[in-house]
Amino acid sequence: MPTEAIPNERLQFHCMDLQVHQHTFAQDVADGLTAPRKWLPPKYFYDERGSRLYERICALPEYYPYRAELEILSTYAAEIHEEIGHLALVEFGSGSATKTRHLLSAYEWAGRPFRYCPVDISQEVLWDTAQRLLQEYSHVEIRAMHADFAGQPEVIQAFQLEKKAVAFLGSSLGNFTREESAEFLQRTAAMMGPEDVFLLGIDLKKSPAILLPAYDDAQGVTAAFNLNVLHRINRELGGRFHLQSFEHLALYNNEQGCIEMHLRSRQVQRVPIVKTEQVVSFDKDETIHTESSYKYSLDEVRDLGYQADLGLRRTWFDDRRYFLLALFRPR
Ligand code: AVI
Repeated sequence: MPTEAIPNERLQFHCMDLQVHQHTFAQDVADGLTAPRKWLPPKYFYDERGSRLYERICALPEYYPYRAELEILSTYAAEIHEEIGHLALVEFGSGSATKTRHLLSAYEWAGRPFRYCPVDISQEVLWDTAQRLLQEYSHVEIRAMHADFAGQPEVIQAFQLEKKAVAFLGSSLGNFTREESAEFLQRTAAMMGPEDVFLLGIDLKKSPAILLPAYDDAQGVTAAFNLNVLHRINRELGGRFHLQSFEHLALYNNEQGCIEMHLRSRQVQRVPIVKTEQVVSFDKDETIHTESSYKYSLDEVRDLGYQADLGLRRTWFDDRRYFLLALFRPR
């Protein structure tokens, strides 16, 4: 992985090769839209516009996961920091680090230098966030990494940390299938030393009456977020999607225990995509499956850790017990 060093003694910025990233997007679109059941990987939501739309989702009254996790982090930051013990903090999918700030403040209040290593797929958001954190925290040293970490958690080895706390917050693990989650945790655990910790923020199972509005809000922000992936195909791959010809659909899959988001074609249509040299045909009401958001029980979370040889050591919940922050240590 090529590394670009920015001349600031408290910041190192590692960048992935964008050409490789671009190729993967074209390949994934070509594959997903020719599959018998059309689908697109949710990671492509997060270009600059998508990341901003996701921030707006987090501010929606219906989208409780963000505020529930924020409540946990703001209430228990000092306790969590005490449990972690000032280890370098690596964060997968750091985004704008708004919630993590509570934890970073606990590090800062300790009055000693600390290391924060955010890893994110959106380079712009990562860069802006790093700049802001450097201004806000005088004790922080940042090593940021622009990477598609989902299929390769091993990218964090480039940080060469002796001891670390690895955080995966925001219920982002919920966007992996259950098999992918188990594998991700196992591969992450394999990089952990005996004193390292893993901190997981995950959304808990609850009534579809609460879940569904969270993924189909009244203002249509989630719909715009979902449709943004077509917008991105148009912009980056020469797609000819008419966004008005598709509608956002959110449903709860009871058997799998997950919310599914789809884009449903309002009509029979054919859509050319220049860069992938394909013309994609849609029936009326045919959908592209764009995201699954798995919900977990406490036992499922414990079991996920167990499969990765991690023991569940501490749990923190919000007042309504909608969300869980779980701390694991190697068993
Ligand atoms: C990032 N991820 C945890 C969000 C979720 O809740 O699954 C993405 C999202 N999709 C629609 N709204 C939010």
